[in-house]
Amino acid sequence: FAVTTFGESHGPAIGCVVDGCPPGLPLAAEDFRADLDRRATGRSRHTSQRRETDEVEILSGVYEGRTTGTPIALLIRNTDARSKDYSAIAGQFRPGHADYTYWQKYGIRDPRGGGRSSARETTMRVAAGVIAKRWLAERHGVRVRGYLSQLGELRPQGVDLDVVEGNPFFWPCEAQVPQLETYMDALRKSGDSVGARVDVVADGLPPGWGEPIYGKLDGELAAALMSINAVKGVEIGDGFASVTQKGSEHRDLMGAAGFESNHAGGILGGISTGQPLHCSVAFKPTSSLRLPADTLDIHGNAVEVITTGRHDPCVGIRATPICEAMVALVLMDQALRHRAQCGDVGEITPRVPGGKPDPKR
Ligand code: EPS
Repeated sequence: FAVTTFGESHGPAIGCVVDGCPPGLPLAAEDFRADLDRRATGRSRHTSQRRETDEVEILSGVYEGRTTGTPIALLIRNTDARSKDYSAIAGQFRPGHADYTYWQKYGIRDPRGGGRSSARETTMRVAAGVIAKRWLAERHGVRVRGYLSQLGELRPQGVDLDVVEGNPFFWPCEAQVPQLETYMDALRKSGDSVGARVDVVADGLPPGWGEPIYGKLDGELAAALMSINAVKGVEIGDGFASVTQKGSEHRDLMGAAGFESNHAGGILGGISTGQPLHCSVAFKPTSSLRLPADTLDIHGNAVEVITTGRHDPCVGIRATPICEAMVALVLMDQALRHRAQCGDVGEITPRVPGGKPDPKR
């Protein structure tokens, strides 16, 4: 099971190919709507005001409303690019942006909107993730949900996943939403940007998904999440907090009812334990700022750069569905690999104590 995307922010279209999806999964263009809307720009004043329709065209791999097992190609046409926003900085490097490394690597780049390095590319990750989420839910009862777990220095005062969809930040604590609004309004006015953290939890996983050495479940999740633009860190379970923990504190004790804690984040030795999977992802602050900064142009001249146009003061705000999608894609791949080697779930995998009986196993 593999996914690739193509397209640039200001090109005619963006798209993806999802290869290896099992046949028979119901799939229609409207199934992509909800998650694409969750990720889209222009849904609140706290994100970029670019207005894209994000209408998915299914080009292949679906017949009479069901996947056929052949590659699924999805296309979304770009309808609201404003390339003139970039004419002033086309030959300059925005500090902190991939402008510089793309230029050094290729010696040529599409500077309109960051081209391939634009957050626009994440649209197709979310679209591909819709397929994986559906397959995981229908086939295994797995649910993948995320939330914004930090905005700058602000942290949730409680986590209630049921309130996440009710605010423009995917924030899990309703009482703090006005504080986030005020924070973002001041940040936007200042012309600066800020980083954020997104957590993703997947429930309903059986034990046994993942590989013991190469292709570890946590390794694949880290690679997939790190491949989202602007990501600077990934943690599984207690992550970097494990550094100061004692073994007696970190280990998850097991009793008659199963595991008593989940410091491991649902993975031991690269393989799922059957507990909820927990990942946390760090996003850097957006580098396209209207605050002037010293930089170089492509000829090596010192220049001052100011980025105008429609930018997100915090890319992390729209990143929850993107992180969910990447987790779902990795889980679907690992589930299919596990089935290929070990048979269907439960055929060989023994039930852990306290594991929920599942008629599909
Ligand atoms: C982005 C800049 C803005 C955002 C864009 C990401 O677009 P433009 O290329 O028009 O300046 O609107 O995000 C999207 C278009 C999207 O769909 O996520 C950037 O600098 O990354």
